[in-house]
Amino acid sequence: MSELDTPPVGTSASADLTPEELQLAARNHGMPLEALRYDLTPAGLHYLLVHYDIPEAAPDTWHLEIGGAVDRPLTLDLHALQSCREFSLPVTMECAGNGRARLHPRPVSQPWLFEAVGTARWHGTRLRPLLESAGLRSDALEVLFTGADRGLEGGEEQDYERSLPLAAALDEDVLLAWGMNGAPLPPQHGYPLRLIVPGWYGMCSVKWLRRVTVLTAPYRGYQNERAYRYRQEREEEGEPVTRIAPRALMVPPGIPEFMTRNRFLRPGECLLEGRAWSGHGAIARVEVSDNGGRDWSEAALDAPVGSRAWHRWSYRWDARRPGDYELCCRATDVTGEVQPLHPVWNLGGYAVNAVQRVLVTVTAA
Ligand SMILES: Nc1nc2c(c(=O)[nH]1)N[C@H]1C(S)=C(S)[C@@H](COP(=O)(O)O)O[C@H]1N2
Ligand SMILES: [Mo]
Repeated sequence: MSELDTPPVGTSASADLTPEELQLAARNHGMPLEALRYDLTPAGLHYLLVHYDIPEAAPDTWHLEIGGAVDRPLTLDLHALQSCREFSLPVTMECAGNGRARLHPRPVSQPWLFEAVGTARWHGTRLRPLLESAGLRSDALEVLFTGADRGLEGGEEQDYERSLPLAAALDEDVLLAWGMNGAPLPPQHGYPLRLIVPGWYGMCSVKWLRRVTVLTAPYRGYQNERAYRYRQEREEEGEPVTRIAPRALMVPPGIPEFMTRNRFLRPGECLLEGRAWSGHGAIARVEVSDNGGRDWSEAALDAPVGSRAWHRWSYRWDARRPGDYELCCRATDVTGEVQPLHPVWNLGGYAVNAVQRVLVTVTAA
C-alpha cells in the first residue's frame, strides 16, 4: 500500500474539495491578489477567518476583564478603553493555514491557496500599559485571550481562546484594537474589540476579545495544545506555530481566463509587482523567476509600509517573446530564511510558504 492510500485522519488525498471545505471556503475569504497593490488592504478585501460564528456584540454592555495573576484585576468598558492613550499601527496579518490546499494529501480545513493575508492599520491602545497597571505578579508565565465566540472543534466545546508567552504579550506593538483603517472594526473582524499580535500568525489575534487572563502555568486548551502545532503524526506533541514565515506574492499580470485563472498578456515589457513580509523582521530580498524557479533575478524592494507590515516589490519583466511562462517570486527575510520551492508537508497544513507560481501565456501580439 502506498502512503497515499492511508492518509492520516483529517487529510484528503483527493484533488476534490469536500463539501465541508467548500462550506468553510464560502464563509471565509482570501484577499484577491490584485489587492496586493494597496499599501493598506481595504477592510472588505482583507482576508477573513472565523472558526465559529460572528458573535452578537452590544457595544454599550461590552466589558473587557483583565485578571488572573495580577494584583488589581480590571474591568473596562469601551469608553474606558477608548480614553486610554491611542496607538495605531499597520500590521500584516496572515493565517497560519495559508498555502494548506497545495499539500498532498491535503489537511481538511479552510482550503487556502495563497491569499489568506492582508495589511490594515489597526487603531486602539497598547496592551502592555494595561497589564502593567493591573500589576503582573512575578510568577506570571503566559497571557490567555478569550473571545466571545463559542463552538465545537475536535469534539471539544470551547470559547475561542489562545494563550501567548508573557514576553510576546508584552511586546510594545501588541494592541487592543477597536478600529481598522480609520473606521470602527467591522463585525467580522472583531467588533467591538480585538487583539493584534504583529509578526505572529493570525490565530493569536483574538477577535471579539472579552477577557485577558494572566496565567502562572502553561495553558493546555485546544487552540494551543491540539491545533496550531507542527506535527507529522497525530500522536506527536509537536512544536507550537508562532511567527509568520517569509512570503512574497505577486499581482498576477495580464488578464485571467475565467475558470482556470491562467493569465494572458500581450508581448512587451511588463511591470511585475507584489508584496513580501515575514514575522521575523524585515525582508532582505525578493527574487523573480519566469521559468518555474530555475533562474532567478533580483526585484526592487521598497521600504516596508510600517515596522510590522509588508514591503512592496517590483520587477521589470521582459515579456517580448510569445510563449508560456511560469512566474515565481520568493522572499528572504533578514534572518536569512528563504521560501522553499515546493510545499513542505505537516499534518495541520501550517506555514506552507512555498513560492507562488503563476502560469502566463504571452500571446502573439
Ligand atoms: N475570537 C476569534 N478570534 C480569532 C478567530 C476566531 O475564529 N475567533 N480566528 C483567528 C484566525 S485563525 C485568524 S487567521 C485571524 C483572522 O483575522 P481576520 O478575519 O480579521 O483577518 O483571526 C483570529 N482570531
Ligand atoms: Mo488562521
